[in-house]
Amino acid sequence: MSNDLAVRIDTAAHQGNAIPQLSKDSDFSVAQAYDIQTSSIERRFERGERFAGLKLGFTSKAKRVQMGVDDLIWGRLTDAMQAPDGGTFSTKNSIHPRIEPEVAFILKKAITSPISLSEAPSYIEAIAPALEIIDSRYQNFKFSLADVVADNCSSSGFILGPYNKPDTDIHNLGMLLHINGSLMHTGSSAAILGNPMRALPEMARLALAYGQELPEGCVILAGAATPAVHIHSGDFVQLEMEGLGNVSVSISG
Ligand code: OOG
Ligand code: MG
Repeated sequence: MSNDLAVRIDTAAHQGNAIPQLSKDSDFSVAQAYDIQTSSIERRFERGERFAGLKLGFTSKAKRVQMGVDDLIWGRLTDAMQAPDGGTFSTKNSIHPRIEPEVAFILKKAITSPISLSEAPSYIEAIAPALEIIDSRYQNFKFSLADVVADNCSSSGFILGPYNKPDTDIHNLGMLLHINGSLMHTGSSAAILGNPMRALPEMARLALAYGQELPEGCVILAGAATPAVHIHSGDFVQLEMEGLGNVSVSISG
């Protein structure tokens, strides 16, 4: 079952076609949804994409309320999803893309066993302001918890801003998300688990329990601090994060 569902969700992502929720005609648990996600990511690796990192989802109340889902989730990032800071993200294979402000960590060394919050900085090479582009493969961007996990947590793109030192205090940084010069959302990094640094122990706990490695160089997205915003071809998106700097991307068709 899991492979058939993995083919369906991967094909939807690859071709940019919305599909009905997998849970509409198949019964699978959240644990089985992670197996579907794993199989679908393996198909990306077979097409030549490479592992780039991991992401957490629903770490802020704003996101849980926006999507009606109430548990932490995690997914995988590949090199093909990354666009350079100040560069262009193409929506050629997107369905209904949205963008959200995040904090990213780059690992200095692999995390191989669960870590505490106070140990987290010693694993970090850099902390960057980041933008994540999410694009549910499901019609109307609607899903159950198991559906969104199977869909690799809507992962579609990410952009990393300037690298900051691992000892930067990030627990309560103001942020402004602008699209075409209009302010879309204001937020604080404190919306992410009370302190985005908590994303590291949480990510390690969840990924390692599943058998997913967190290698040196791995990017970890802590989750969005505000609701996500729809993006369209021609948009210019800029995130200003207090203390960490700015990150931007242009959206093309
Ligand atoms: C799922 C992905 C959630 C976040 O930062 O909370 C996420 C979705 O909202 O479609 O990436
Ligand atoms: Mg996100």
